[in-house]
Formats: sequence, C-alpha cells, structure tokens
Amino acid sequence: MARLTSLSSFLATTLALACGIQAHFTLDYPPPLGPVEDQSAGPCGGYTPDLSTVETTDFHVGGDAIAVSTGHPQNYWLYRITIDDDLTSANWTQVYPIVIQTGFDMYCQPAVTIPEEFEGQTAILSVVGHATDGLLYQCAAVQFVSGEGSRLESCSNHTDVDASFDNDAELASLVGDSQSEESGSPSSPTETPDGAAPSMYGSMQGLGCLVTATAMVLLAAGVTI
Ligand SMILES: *[C@@H]1O[C@H](CO)[C@@H](O)[C@H](O)[C@H]1NC(C)=O
Ligand SMILES: *[C@@H]1O[C@H](CO)[C@@H](O)[C@H](O)[C@H]1NC(C)=O
Ligand SMILES: [Cu+2]
Repeated sequence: MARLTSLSSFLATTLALACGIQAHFTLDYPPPLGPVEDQSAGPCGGYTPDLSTVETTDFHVGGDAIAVSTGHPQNYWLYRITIDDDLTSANWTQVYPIVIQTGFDMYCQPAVTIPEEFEGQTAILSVVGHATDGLLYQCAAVQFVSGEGSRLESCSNHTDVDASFDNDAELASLVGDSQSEESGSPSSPTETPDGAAPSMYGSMQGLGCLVTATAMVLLAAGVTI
C-alpha cells in the first residue's frame, strides 16, 4: 500500500512537470524545428538551427500555408524570414501583416506570399506569437520555390477562431522596417481586457494533467495488484 502511494505521487509529480512544460502554441505547418526548449527564447524557442544541415520544407513564393494552434484565448502573430546563417544578428523580413487571433486552437493562413528575390534560397521562417505571457517563438526551415502551394487539407481555422489585421508594437519591433513607431499604440495586448486568460489556460492544462495522471495511477494500481 505504501509502495502504491509513493508510486502514485511519483507519477503525479512527473506528469505535473511534464504538463507544465507544454508548448503555449505549436507551429503545425511548415513542420517546426525542435526540440523547443523554452518557447520564450527567440528567435526559435531555444533551438538553434544550422541552415547548412537542416532539413527543409518547400515553401512556394506565390503563396503557401502557415498554420498554428494556440492554447491562448488571444494571440498576435508575426511571420518573418531570414536567409542569414547567424540568427542572433539576422535581418528579418516580415512576410505578412500582423494578425490578431481570438479563440483557441488552429489558425491557418493558406497563401502567404514571399518576395520573389528569395526564390531558390534556404531560409528560416520564424513565427512569433504575442499572448498574455509574452513573446513566444517557433521556427521552420524552408526552401523557397516558385509557384503556388497546393491547398493543404490540414489548413483550416477552428470554428471559434476570428482573425484580423492589427498592430502590435513589440512584434513590429522584431522586424527591420518597423513601420510601427506609434508609441503608446492602443492595441498593446497588455492593455486588452483579458486578465483572466493565463489562469484559465493554467487550469485547463491542470485538468488535462489530472485526467492523465489519474489514468496512469489507475493503470499502475492495476499492474501492482
Ligand atoms: C535586409 O533584407 C532586405 C530584404 O531582403 C533587404 O532589402 C535589405 O537590404 C537587407 N538589409 C541588410 C542590412 O542586409
Ligand atoms: C482563417 O481566417 C483568416 C482570417 O479571416 C483568413 O484570412 C484565412 O483564409 C482563414 N483560413 C482558412 C484556411 O480558411
Ligand atoms: Cu502561454
């Protein structure tokens, strides 16, 4: 009995830790680089890609899909690219206007176009999300090719998701030709009335962990008895 109790608490602790490091958002397409160690670490979530060896996904300059799924009720999104090897000093080019997504889960932009000068280049696509817990990063390695991408079946918006163009000063500051010098922009997410968001997400995560932990403990009990 004592053995079962300590096994249970061990499992519960392990799962709580595992759930605690879940991603705030995932880049679903193009396939993301990883493992992501710390999604708050720019430009790729704590992962340092090597452009000379990394496996790339073809991305059509005439329009191709970028898909994300979020665990936050509201997110601003920035899509930017660079062909520079050294990401710490990279020249980032914004490839789509900043979007605000409201609603959890999948948001997919099916036809992001790339300036033609990038055709034939290997590049890093960095997706930056701005939610209540700050800036979050994930990258993909892409090869820019001519033409338009074929419509991806997995490219869809969750039914409860709304998205529109908006400005976000922090995201705009991450790209070279930052047009958003409007200081004190009213669209700053820290001023939006969603203070309940982090705890809501936290308890959602907590519930998921609890369900999993309970299932694991029951399984372990079954094995032990
Ligand atoms: C940054 O990239 C843009 C777009 O390719 C280019 O026009 C500009 O010259 C680059 N700037 C520097 C400093 O390399
Ligand atoms: C998702 O919503 C955005 C904003 O309304 C729209 O531009 C985009 O085309 C939608 N994506 C799909 C796959 O319909
Ligand atoms: Cu988060």
